[in-house]
Amino acid sequence: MRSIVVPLALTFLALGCDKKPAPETTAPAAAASPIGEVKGRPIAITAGADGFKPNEVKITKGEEATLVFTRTTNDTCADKVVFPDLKIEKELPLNKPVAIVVPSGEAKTLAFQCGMGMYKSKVVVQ
Ligand SMILES: [Cu+2]
Repeated sequence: MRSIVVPLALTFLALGCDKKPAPETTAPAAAASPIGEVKGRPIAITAGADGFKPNEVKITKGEEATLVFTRTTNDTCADKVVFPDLKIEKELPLNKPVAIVVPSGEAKTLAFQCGMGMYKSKVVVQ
């Protein structure tokens, strides 16, 4: 009996694999669930051909907010985002959102940039 059941199960598994949806790259970037935890208000930031957009983000002091970075191009060096003040450095896989919670306990300006510091942007906590 077992010798029949096992091949059948394997056949079903194989068929299941064939029915996988199209690769994730064809789906809208916003639909993908981010790497990392989103707390409070999500703020989408694109790392595209012109660097980070928007270039400046404002959040209210004490507000819980999370920057959600999505790199949309392979044509720039912005394959990671660095927050020098926070000592945070995160890889940005293509079209895969990456969440970074912003500490908003005190009013300050937090710079962020690509790995080489060519593209610079900031979060203003006020
Ligand atoms: Cu760069």
